[in-house]
Amino acid sequence: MDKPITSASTSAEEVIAWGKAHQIDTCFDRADKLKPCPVGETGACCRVCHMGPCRLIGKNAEEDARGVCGATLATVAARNFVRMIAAGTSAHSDHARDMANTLLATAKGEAKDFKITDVKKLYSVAGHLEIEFEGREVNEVAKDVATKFLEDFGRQNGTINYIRRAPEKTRERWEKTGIVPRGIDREVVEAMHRTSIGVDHEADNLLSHGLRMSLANGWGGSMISTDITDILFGTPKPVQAEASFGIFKEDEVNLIVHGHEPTLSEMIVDVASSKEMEDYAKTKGAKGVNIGGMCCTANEILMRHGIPTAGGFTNQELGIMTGLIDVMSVDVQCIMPAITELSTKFHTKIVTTSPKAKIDNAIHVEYDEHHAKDTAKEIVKMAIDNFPNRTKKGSVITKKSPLIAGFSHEYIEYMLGGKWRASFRPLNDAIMAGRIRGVVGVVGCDNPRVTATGIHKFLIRELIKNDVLVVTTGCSSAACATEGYLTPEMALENAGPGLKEVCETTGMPPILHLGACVDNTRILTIASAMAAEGGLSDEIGGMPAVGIAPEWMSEKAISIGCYFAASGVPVIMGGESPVGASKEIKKIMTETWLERYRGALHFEPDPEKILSMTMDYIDNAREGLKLRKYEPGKFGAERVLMDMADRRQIKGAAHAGVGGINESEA
Ligand code: BF8
Repeated sequence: MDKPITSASTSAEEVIAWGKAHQIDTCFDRADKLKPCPVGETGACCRVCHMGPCRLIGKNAEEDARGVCGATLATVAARNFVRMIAAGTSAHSDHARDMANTLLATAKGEAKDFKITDVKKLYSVAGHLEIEFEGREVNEVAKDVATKFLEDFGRQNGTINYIRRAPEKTRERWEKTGIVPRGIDREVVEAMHRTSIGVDHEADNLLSHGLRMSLANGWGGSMISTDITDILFGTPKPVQAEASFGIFKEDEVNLIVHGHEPTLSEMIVDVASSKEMEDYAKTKGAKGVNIGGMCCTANEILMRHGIPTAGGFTNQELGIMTGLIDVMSVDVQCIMPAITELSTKFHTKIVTTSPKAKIDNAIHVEYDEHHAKDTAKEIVKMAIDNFPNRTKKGSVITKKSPLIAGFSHEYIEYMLGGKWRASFRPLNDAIMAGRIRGVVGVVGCDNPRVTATGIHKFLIRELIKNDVLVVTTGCSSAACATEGYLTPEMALENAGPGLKEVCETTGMPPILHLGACVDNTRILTIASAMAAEGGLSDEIGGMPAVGIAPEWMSEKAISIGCYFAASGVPVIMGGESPVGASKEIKKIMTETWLERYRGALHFEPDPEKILSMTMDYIDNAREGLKLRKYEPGKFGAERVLMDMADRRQIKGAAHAGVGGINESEA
């Protein structure tokens, strides 16, 4: 199939077209010009030593192909894949380490601009960590929590703390196969060792370590990050906001925060709304300071403050092309280096803030949690000062969509059961009855190699139509947000009758925005709670649940896919397989893992096939659990209420021996 160089969003498409008319290239043009390397794409290129690179292609492209050292295709592909997991795990976990250090500095009073916002969450986390909190000073508890989390990174033996949050049966599978993660850093270092020249050559053994490392991400780094962010900035609850390029304001300073870490962006949100900055903006001819987000930094501040989002990964260059962004402040991950060159065509300033992530030709303002507000002020002021330089018109888009975000697992529990009976019981019941067919996480990146955001939207529409509850995170949720899918009205209109009935009864929208990519761990928490609730599977595996990352591009997505697979969830990643060269690896990921963990990892580029595989997994799981067979349209048919005259007629008909009760009331 020829790839159209475009996005499935009309607003994005408009900006891309404007760019073409003005000879401005974006990732869409570059993706078209630069085809993926056919050897590297399938995992058949080995670069771990300098006897190569060995490209196991051509007439050697059989499973018995060998590199100079004798490494097989399966070894090479497995090593490459494990290194992807290592990178993804490192990204989430290094982010988590920074969060733990910020929590510790806050608790010690060294990071004066931060405070413990959600004490209830702190106590709940302390409970998980078996830290005493009754009658103790909040900051003392926070210090212990941060310290215990930091130990998870460097631990040499034992297990990371949050492993205990997984259902017992799920843990037993990990113990039996020796993949319980010890320390986060240890698993990554060991992965780099095992995948270096001349060490681990057995594909299954290599991949098992890959799973262990991914669990250190899911039940370690990412979960730690989610919890600390909730403690510091509040556990999300529903908020209203807006999305797409129409969030940029012509008469206000537009400061866009982009990346993943929430600490500086939280400060920027705080500082930008101050009277001091508002007054300063007025002196430059602006009405105020408008903060918007991009990618997962956007998700963090959207979930907690309703700050609007300009969209996901493929929108970052397009946002600059509106000519309306005065400063784009970036932290870490998923930031295209192309934005600095692009910004020179407009007045936009790109500000890098992390010592770990500098870009040529960006302005560097280094963030340090000990002086967070000062850094935030400097950046906000820079944006205000740049407002009068907004001269060149870009592709101005006014369209924006309303949305509701902020569905933490705590809030979903509350939404389903109320204050006194908060639980996932109603969700389990609805699945058991067949009103809800299953639950699917549609997550991860949007990708210019396909019609960006299009596969997310196709799948999500089809899933809710088929009574499947959708949870979404990362750029998938941004794709939903910019298209208006995150308004309950729109989602309900398109939901199947059973799902709609449950959602209308509980007030829960059919598509739930759970947050940033690290917040995929909220899905693990929900799945564990559903297992504990009873009536479905007593472990995560075997649930009528599937994970899909249909447009993934980042190594983080690979790590996420693996921790879901190891936790018992069948996962389908879109696009060509990065291990497609080896049939042996495919078998391990789709058959061996299914047998060992009840989860699997598939790669499938065809959206229709992704959908049918998802439905098959769900229906098979329902059958395995001996649940009622899902029947489309069985529930939710409109009930016709009868008035007294109708009832009298029925009575008469009954006397006459004729059944007359409206079928839907029976
Ligand atoms: O972590 S979904 S493009 S922004 S990697 Fe990146 Fe992918 Fe977006 Fe958030 Ni996640």
